[in-house]
Amino acid sequence: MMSSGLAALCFLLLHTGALGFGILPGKSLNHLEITERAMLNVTVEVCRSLALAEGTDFSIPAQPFTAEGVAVACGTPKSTKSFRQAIIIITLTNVRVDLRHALNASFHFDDEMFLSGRKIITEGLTVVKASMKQENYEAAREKLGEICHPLQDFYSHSNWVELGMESPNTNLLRSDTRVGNIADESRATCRNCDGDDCRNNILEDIIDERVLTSGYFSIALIGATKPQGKCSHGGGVDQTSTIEPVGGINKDSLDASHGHLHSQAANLAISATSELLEDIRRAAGDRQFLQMVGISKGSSKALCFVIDTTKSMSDDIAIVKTVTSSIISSEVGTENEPAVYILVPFKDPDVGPLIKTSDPKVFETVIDSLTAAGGGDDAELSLSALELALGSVPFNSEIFLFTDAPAKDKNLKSTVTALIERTQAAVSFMISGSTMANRRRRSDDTRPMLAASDAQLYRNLAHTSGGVYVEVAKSELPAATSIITDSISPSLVTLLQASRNPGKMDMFPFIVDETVTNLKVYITGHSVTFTVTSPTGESQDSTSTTGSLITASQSVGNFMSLQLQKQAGLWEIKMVSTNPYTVKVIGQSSIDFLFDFVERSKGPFTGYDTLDTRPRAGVNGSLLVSLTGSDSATVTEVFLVESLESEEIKGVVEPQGSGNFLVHFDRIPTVEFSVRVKGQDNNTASRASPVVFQRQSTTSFRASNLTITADSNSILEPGKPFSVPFSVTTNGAGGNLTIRTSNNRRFDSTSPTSLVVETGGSANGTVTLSAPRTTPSGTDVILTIEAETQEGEDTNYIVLRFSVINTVTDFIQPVCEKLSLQSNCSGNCTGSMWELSVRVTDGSGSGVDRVSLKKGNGTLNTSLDASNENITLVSYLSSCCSPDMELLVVDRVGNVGVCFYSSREGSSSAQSDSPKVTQSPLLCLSIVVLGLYVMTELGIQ
Ligand SMILES: *[C@@H]1O[C@H](CO)[C@@H](O)[C@H](O)[C@H]1NC(C)=O
Ligand SMILES: *[C@@H]1O[C@H](CO)[C@@H](O)[C@H](O)[C@H]1NC(C)=O
Ligand SMILES: *[C@@H]1O[C@H](CO)[C@@H](O)[C@H](O)[C@H]1NC(C)=O
Ligand SMILES: *[C@@H]1O[C@H](CO)[C@@H](O)[C@H](O)[C@H]1NC(C)=O
Ligand SMILES: *[C@@H]1O[C@H](CO)[C@@H](O)[C@H](O)[C@H]1NC(C)=O
Ligand SMILES: [Ca+2]
Repeated sequence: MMSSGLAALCFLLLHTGALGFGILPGKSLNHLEITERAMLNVTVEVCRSLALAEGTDFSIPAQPFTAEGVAVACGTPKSTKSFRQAIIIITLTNVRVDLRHALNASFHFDDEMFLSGRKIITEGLTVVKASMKQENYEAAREKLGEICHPLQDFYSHSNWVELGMESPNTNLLRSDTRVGNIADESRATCRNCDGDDCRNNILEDIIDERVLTSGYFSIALIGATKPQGKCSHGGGVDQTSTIEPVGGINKDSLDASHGHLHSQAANLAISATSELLEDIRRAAGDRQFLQMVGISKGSSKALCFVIDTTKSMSDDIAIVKTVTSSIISSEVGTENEPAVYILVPFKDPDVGPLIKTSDPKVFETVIDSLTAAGGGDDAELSLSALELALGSVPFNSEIFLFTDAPAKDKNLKSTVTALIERTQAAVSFMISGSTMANRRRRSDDTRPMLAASDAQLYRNLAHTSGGVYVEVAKSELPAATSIITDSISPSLVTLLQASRNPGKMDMFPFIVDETVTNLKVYITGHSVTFTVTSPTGESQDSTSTTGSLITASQSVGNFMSLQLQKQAGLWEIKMVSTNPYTVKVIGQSSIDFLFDFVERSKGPFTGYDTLDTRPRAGVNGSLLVSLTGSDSATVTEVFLVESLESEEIKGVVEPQGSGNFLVHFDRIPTVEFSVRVKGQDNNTASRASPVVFQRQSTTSFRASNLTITADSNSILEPGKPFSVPFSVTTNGAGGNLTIRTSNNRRFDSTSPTSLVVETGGSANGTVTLSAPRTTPSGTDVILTIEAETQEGEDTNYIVLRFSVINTVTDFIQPVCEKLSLQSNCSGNCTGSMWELSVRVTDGSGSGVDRVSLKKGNGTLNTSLDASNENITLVSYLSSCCSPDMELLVVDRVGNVGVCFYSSREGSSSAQSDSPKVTQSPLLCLSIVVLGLYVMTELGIQ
């Protein structure tokens, strides 16, 4: 139960007073659960209606819904990982609002901040819709999480529930209506109360007149105030609740001031969140909505190429063409079909443009049109191209970079590393041929392709990201492309990853569980020998051609790939070489894990916030680990594994429910490390014994003694300079720090180039960014701010994402006007038809963007009016057996209208859910009608 008074302010702050996202089953609901339930619910709804439209079967998954169950019901079981990932991002950005904006009343609908609270929601909704239109789903998720927070808090912190409202307040999703009948600043809303009496501390006239109010809130121990007669939030931390009228009205948890209404408030918050998601779905379309939540028919992974297109690269380009068309022809329509295709060509001085499409045909055309030309000197802008790609790949992607030249832009190394750590993307380098343009190498030429230091840069990035550094003659390149084909499987998991530089003899044990298929080992390095030992003790070494453990192998250049026999248990690989080498064991399995570094919030409320930076070195730290692919699996052990050594730091695992685990470590290593998770799945329904599994992060991480903080919550307007204040703190020695900033869109920016900090001190700086006036609304820009100690031995960064949004002036949905409706529907519907003609316009707004059929089995045709392209003409022809139809009309900024028509409706004009009704002053005058109008609004939905 609640151990401290800290459980105030919102649903999140929990009984233990210690955990942001702890869960006590059967008890109060928090933001995390509210958001997750709504997401699962709406996703089921979208998949059901798509199945209906496509004439395929759909079975509602078992209650309570889980990410796994919903992904299976949607026919996309391979999407569970990306679905979980999307849910986690959205819920964590929701929870983050409590940690970052704890005392900003508008974010919580405290202090009767109804208008500014709604503004956060509607402006954020514009960002979500604009981002989705540009297929910037990461930006959409983050903003969505942020606006869910105030939306949900409204039901806990206002008196909506006490007013007897049983449906959500739809006016919170639009800016052209009244939020409700808000109490005047001078109007008293509560009385003093004590004990049980506090259930009814809201004044009768407020309730009777349906006046909207919310609780005042302050944590100031001295000088907390509130306007006379106003309600308080209540609870131990709220200092206003001891000022008359004492008491509170929040419904954050079962034991809050109005805890008896907690369940009602939480259920309304779920419904309101569902409505928000439904509005986004209508604006964006079903498929786009599913992409945003991480569900796609195929693999939900990206196929991403970064390609040097200078003259010497023509062979490589030909290979990329072949690989792409073979993947597209063999995988489209299968569960391996990439969800998105990305290409970044580069050649000094040109980088890009980045091409991102979900249409395989478009991608093939783009790849086919690549040609190799130019590129005089030896070095190219490979890291700039990589930075561009890293800024737009989905989380956890694999990127393949093809070049035969060193990087000319080595200064971007730390920026690229930062983006790799934040996106957990794996970058593989396919280095071919010679750096000397046109000088072809013979395939027996064993000299290194690049100078040692140039190769080391690429090798380091491959290692940090968990990709592979492949160095082959051009003629051998086709043989190495199997790693591209392997990478697109949505079930790809990493069991082990290690590297030794300089090389030395070492043993690497790894657990293979029953769920793993297609077990492979990738080894890179020159003159490496190895011995593989299976769980039964059988061994096979690199020189033996007999033996049954290695069922297939391939060796080109510095790269070797071994296919191992499927056998569950503890394997071991012994590596012998004095040259640097890497070893990586992969397979396919549905069970995998996601993780994020989190930090105990320093604000007034307890909770954990995700880091946009490197964690602090040498001190304690925490991870949030989430298992995917099994509802019954649990995490048993988590280790931070030092990459180049064999030391491991073991964490303490704290289950959080919903497949989430908080893991605490006494110490975050000061050297590079990766994350290894061991777990167990006790669901023995399909197996004789529990499955014991091991997985490892592909990405390697570093910690830092520097800390960077910056405000991440902002929107850029095209053509206007935008300031990002940041601060750098050192936990170690002071000095003159080098500051570097980079943004993936190459927007103009200014920033300091150095900052001086004292030992244990901090310094402030500001980055100014300007997006060109012509930047499309919904574009996102990723800004990386880095600080480095003078000798370069310690670096930290913060990676921030901003959305570029044009000021929206159109808040009104398009309207429908019926031109004609002819119906010959008689007793027997079969064989008789009805026909409708409708004109859709958006007034002086942004214009009609999309008209689609939401309900009805007839045929819909749309065309632009020949004489006025602001008018969309709609004709609809349907069998009388489908007498009703609903038309979804969306404008360019995503305002959504729904128009209803029926064959039974004589000649009367149809109703569209135009907001006009709500603007009538008459309706707002009367108490009864306010209630009614809310109900009517909801009835229309
Ligand atoms: C899901 O949402 C619908 C409305 O969109 C609602 O009727 C239903 O009760 C919700 N289900 C759950 C489990 O919350
Ligand atoms: C799974 O089974 C093992 C013993 O086989 C037991 O120790 C463990 O607690 C079980 N885990 C769960 C989540 O039931
Ligand atoms: C951080 O500081 C500690 C001692 O102050 C030092 O041992 C460690 O190497 C530093 N870490 C980094 C990443 O520089
Ligand atoms: C910090 O270093 C930069 C670049 O090395 C130099 O320009 C600047 O003057 C230094 N600042 C101080 C206060 O030493
Ligand atoms: C940095 O800015 C914050 C407020 O933005 C201020 O509190 C702090 O004192 C500043 N630090 C320095 C070293 O100027
Ligand atoms: Ca409009």
